[in-house]
Amino acid sequence: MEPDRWAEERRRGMTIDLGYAWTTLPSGEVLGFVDVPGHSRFIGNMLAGLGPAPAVLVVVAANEGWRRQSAEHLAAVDALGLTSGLLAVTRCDLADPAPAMAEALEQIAGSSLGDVDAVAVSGATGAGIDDLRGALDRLVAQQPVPDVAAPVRLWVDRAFTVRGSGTVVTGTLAAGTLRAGDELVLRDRTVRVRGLQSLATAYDEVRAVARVAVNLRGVERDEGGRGRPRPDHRAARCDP
Ligand SMILES: Nc1nc2c(ncn2[C@@H]2O[C@H](COP(=O)(O)OP(=O)(O)OP(=O)(O)O)[C@@H](O)[C@H]2O)c(=O)[nH]1
Ligand SMILES: [Mg+2]
Repeated sequence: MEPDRWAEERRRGMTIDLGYAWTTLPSGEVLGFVDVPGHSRFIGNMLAGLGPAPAVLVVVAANEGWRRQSAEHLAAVDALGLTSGLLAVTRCDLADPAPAMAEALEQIAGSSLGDVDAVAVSGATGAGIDDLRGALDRLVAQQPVPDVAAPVRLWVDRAFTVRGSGTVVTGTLAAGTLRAGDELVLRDRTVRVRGLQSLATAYDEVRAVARVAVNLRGVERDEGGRGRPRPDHRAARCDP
């Protein structure tokens, strides 16, 4: 799966906007990823993806080591108080991953993530990918049981229009349960869930933790985008 969705990202060889991918782990658990940009110019996009994430996969290249953007991202993780993470050192086909891993583990240990598991991988040769999948399974197993009865609060990270269906907003459902037909509060008005998807599959009901795409009835795309509602408004939510 390629999380860089925009032509400009492919052309410039860098992530600008949030990207989405998922995999089925050896345990059978399905894990969704929100890929965030590294460049500081796109830090707002990075924060929109990171905010509701229950766990973080920190990625450092073996041949580049710990960089300023690594420190910026870790500072954001720390500010958000995220406590669950994993380190992957990539490009282990290009350089010995040990120095980058040692440096990154030291930096991460000083953050809210504390001591994390680490794996060396190569996207080019596939080395270490099975180890990474195993480590991701352990990370998932350590997650607290989500409160699926909690009120829904969905921070929207993308809004788009689907021809024939209208506006769809996406986000990470950190707690609660969303159902088709639910009423949500979007800014200062009530909207209704027309349909639901998680990781490109339609469901009548989606329980946290999950990536969700919510088709909203009677909502213009501009009303539901990232950064809306503003902090002084209520988030889209429903009380089950
Ligand atoms: N040889 C080798 N190249 C890799 C590996 N992983 C990624 N690359 C290459 O490194 C370059 C950058 O990879 P990206 O996945 O775009 O890196 P990124 O961290 O997402 O970059 P930004 O989103 O711009 O911060 C690409 O050309 C990849 O093909 C690896 O394990 N080995
Ligand atoms: Mg990227």
